[in-house]
Amino acid sequence: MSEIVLSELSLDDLYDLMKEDLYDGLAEEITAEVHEALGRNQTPYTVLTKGLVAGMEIVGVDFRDGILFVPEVLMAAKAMKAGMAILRPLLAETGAPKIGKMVIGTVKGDIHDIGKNLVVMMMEGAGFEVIDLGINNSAEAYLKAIEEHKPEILGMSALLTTTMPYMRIVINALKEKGIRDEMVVLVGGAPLNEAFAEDIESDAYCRDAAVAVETAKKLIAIKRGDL
Ligand code: B1M
Repeated sequence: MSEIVLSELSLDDLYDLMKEDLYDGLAEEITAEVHEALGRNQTPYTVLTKGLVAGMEIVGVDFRDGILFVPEVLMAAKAMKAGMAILRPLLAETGAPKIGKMVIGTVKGDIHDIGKNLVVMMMEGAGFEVIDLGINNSAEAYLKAIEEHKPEILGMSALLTTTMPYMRIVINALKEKGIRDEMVVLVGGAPLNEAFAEDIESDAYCRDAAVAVETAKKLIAIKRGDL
């Protein structure tokens, strides 16, 4: 088979190849393709959404349908992270004054972090200082970080229907400490929806990373009395 020359591909073909290679967990190829797309003046956000996120969506469908299994999905996640590592510094604004502070983490029992990492990247890119607690966070871990960093926003991510109820436990822990109203609580993750976010008494459900940024900006402005 003849070698693919990236520079000879149309943009559409380049994005299709990115989706295929992400599906196949080919981190090196993804790295080269992300560089190629950026070299063609594609914005980091476009590369992220049209290449990496679109590829992971296909992985998600085939994982659900039993076509892909955990090892393959892990490889895809590794390839996704390789692409995100290139985009992260490009999405992060340099030198701009920080517009707010956020503590974010995936909840206890849950090790999915790709979506949360995207939120971190986009929030940093929008000028927020973000303290990322990583995965599998207990209520105590959130409380400790809140005490230490005094954020205006708490973000929680959950990708499993079995771990999303843990968000309520964290919010109840904030209430018990009497600090719930000191911050905006944003939640996100594929199995959540607005009704759930309201039910657990968070401030908002964020469908994706871009919505998380918009919502954070808006709710912080309201809290500060600017809106
Ligand atoms: Co998991 N997994 N997984 N998995 N996995 C899902 C979530 C699943 C829906 C797959 C499926 O069946 N279709 C399913 C859950 C079913 C359910 O709960 N009803 C599932 C399962 C079952 C499991 C295991 C139990 C499988 C097993 O072991 N048998 C296991 C659980 C492990 C655990 O957590 N304890 C497991 C393991 C894994 C891997 C380790 C292999 C890997 C994770 C690698 C990693 O994250 N480092 C993995 C992956 C990759 C997935 C899928 C395929 C993709 C998730 C992803 O990265 N999406 C996923 C299928 C799917 O979601 N369609 C699946 C891309 C990402 C950009 O989107 O995470 O939704 P998302 O994030 C978005 C928004 O949701 C939002 O913004 C993000 C960016 O736009 N958002 C936030 C997310 N968090 C936010 C926080 C915010 C705001 C917005 O705060 C303010």
